[in-house]
Amino acid sequence: MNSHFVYECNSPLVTHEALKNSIIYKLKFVIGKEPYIATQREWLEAILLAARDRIVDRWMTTNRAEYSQQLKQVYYLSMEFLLGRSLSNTLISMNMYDDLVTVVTELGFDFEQLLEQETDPGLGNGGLGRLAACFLDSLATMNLPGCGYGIRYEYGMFRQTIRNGQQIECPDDWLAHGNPWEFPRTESRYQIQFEGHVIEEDGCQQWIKTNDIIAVAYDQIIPGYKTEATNTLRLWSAKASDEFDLQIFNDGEYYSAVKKKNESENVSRVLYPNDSTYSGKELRLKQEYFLVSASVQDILYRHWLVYETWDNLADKVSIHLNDTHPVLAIPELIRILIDKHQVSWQDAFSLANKIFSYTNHTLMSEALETWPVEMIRKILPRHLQIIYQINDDFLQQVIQQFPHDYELPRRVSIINEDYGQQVRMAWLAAIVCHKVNGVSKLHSQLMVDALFADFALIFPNKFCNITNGVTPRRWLAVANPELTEMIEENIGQQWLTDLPLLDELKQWADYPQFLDKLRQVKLRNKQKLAIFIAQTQGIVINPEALFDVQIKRIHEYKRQLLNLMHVITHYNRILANPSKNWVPRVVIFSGKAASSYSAAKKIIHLINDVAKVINNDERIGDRLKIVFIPDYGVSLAQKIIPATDLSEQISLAGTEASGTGNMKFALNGALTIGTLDGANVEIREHVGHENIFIFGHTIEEVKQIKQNYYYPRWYYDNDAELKQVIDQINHGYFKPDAPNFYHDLTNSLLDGGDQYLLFADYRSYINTQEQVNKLYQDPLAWQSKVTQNICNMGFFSSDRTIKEYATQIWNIKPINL
Ligand code: 26V
Repeated sequence: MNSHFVYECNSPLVTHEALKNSIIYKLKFVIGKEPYIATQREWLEAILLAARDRIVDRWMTTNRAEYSQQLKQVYYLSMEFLLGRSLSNTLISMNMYDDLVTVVTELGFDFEQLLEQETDPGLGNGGLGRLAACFLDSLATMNLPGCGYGIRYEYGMFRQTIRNGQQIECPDDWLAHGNPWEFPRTESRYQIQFEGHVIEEDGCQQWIKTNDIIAVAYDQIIPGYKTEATNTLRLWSAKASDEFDLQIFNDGEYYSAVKKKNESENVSRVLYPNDSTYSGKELRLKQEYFLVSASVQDILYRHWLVYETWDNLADKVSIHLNDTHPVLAIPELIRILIDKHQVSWQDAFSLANKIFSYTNHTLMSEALETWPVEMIRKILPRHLQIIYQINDDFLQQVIQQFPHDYELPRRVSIINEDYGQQVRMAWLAAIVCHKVNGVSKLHSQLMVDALFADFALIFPNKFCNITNGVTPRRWLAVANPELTEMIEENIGQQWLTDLPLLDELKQWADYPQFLDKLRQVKLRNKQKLAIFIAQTQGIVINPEALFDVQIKRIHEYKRQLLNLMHVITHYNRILANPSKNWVPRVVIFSGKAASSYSAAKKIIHLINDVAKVINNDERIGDRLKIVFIPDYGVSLAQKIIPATDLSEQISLAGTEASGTGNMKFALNGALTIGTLDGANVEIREHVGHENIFIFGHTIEEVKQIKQNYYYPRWYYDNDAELKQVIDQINHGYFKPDAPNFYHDLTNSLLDGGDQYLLFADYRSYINTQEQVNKLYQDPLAWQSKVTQNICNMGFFSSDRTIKEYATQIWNIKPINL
């Protein structure tokens, strides 16, 4: 290799002039525009390409080191990755942020405005996809060899707008202007088979007469923070197989060939924008198989290239399943090993057992995936055989181990015979994987107590907990530069890769100057958000008011409606006692409802109706404002979280697996009002009981209430304020032109069983909100609790989470760079 060339590439000295030249070069030779006529978007593209160039050498160095050190790698399979924008994060990782600001300003642009032009790829629904992105960031930052595998959906999560209070969904054409971060790998392509049938020949199974699709790889570099290490996110895109293309030469068949081609490419067309109910759609099953087949083929291909043996596969490869969505990777690996490489059943099963691990992210029964046996038989006939064989072997073992429990085999069988015949994907994962983990202490406990109770008995060492975390790079350094700077002034820079060092801030916790500075940083973030809200929503809010925020998917169990019931109560109280010294509040909501989830959509509608009435009630003034910010996503979260005083984490105890927003808020100096659910429980342990507002029934109490026949009407009859709120919604106070519009919603609470116990938790929620108001009136006392929150969030870094996965599950070691 030409050593002079290598030296230039690795040169750490990037002068401003060189950076500027490189941007202009990209504009001219890649985009093909002269500086004078290029649009802002074209300039941005040139800037992104110039920034990308600067991480390529790190990428190649890392890949080379991984190859030569022959390290074990983890492959993180996920149907969703919610990366957010990449430019700021890349610049911060490379320590190049200030340089680029200077250059871009010299070129005559407003840098912040330019950053806003970058497309935010929404390739995920919510928590699960965002966690995957935090994990990639932490893996790279800690030099751990890992690679993400996902789908390059042509359309991500839908764009949300609000018209007349209602959610409107528009397609998210995120690739319309291309994606400067991706490297198409047209040479990395795999054939993905569907349908057809299986024949036996000489004792071997052959899957034949299949309809095939090609998976093409697109790679994105995931830079680690201030390290040479990078990782790769490989996303698969569907291409019609070549056989289809040949048909187009036959004139008469041209249109049907094109149609067929389009249909086969539908597999990677669009993300399913639903994280609430499992739908059982054939296309979704095909998407899941498309992801796992391409990824497993790729993993095996690369392994063979280096080692030319399968004997050490489990020493070099760990495959993690992000929920059950990629569970078909298990029969796919077994199939390829047996049918294509003549590995024995026992060896293939044993390899799968050592290689696979699985994280459960929800206990909600309606979100657990089960596929009809007949659907799998039609689309993946060979995989069904393998699933049956795994099940038969397992049930035999269970009968031997527990001969007297006659009901057990039926309960743990992968095939659920109770509702037609269904394949339970979580059971398949629990049986084959060597480790299964939940995402918070509480959730992991519930997992082994309820969903996987039988399996926890059968496999006592399989289940564990690894509490979620978030990356402080995106959620502090990128999202909240002022707070980051303030922390750096006090304790240096190392905490960004060693978050428990935040503890060192405690020495200033009693200094009023420090607390006041913290208040000012928050105030400036609130002013920025207020400007954004004025510009985009036309609502003027007071930055000094308490910013009370609930941003997440709209879900009945997350109880946005309980929040709204407090808002209305607060409104009624102001009207009843207008001369009292009320703490001004701005209540902010943001979040999408699945397009098919009508109850969630109605909640959005009600939030907007309530906002309209209250915001326009002159008697209220700026003592209470409600804002619903449309089109929630990573970029919006980065604006809202640093500006939040009060973080709403109010799910019914036992329903939210972990939550990760709760961590981002506390890290950014918001106080939490929340139930004892998910990771809130551990946040309380870390920040201290006196520094968090906990309310509502505990899991045990919820169980009791539900067992003893819960009667929501009793609360309604015995709580005048609650009654007033429900009557107002019910009688059309917030929808005078259609007064019956919310009948179904109030009925579902009053007579429909109030599944998520809004009424039972209402009073303690309202009282706790009163305590919040009281504390907010004492800025120093408030800021002192804020400080305790920030100082004690060290545990919730995804670096800690990934270290636990690396040692307890994956058994991977850092790359030597
Ligand atoms: C569920 C489903 C159901 C079937 C159809 C497709 C689909 C797609 C996504 C999901 C996601 C549900 C699981 C999920 O997002 N769980 C969230 O995971 C977070 C990360 O662990 C955790 O913080 C949240 O509490 C949990 O709700």
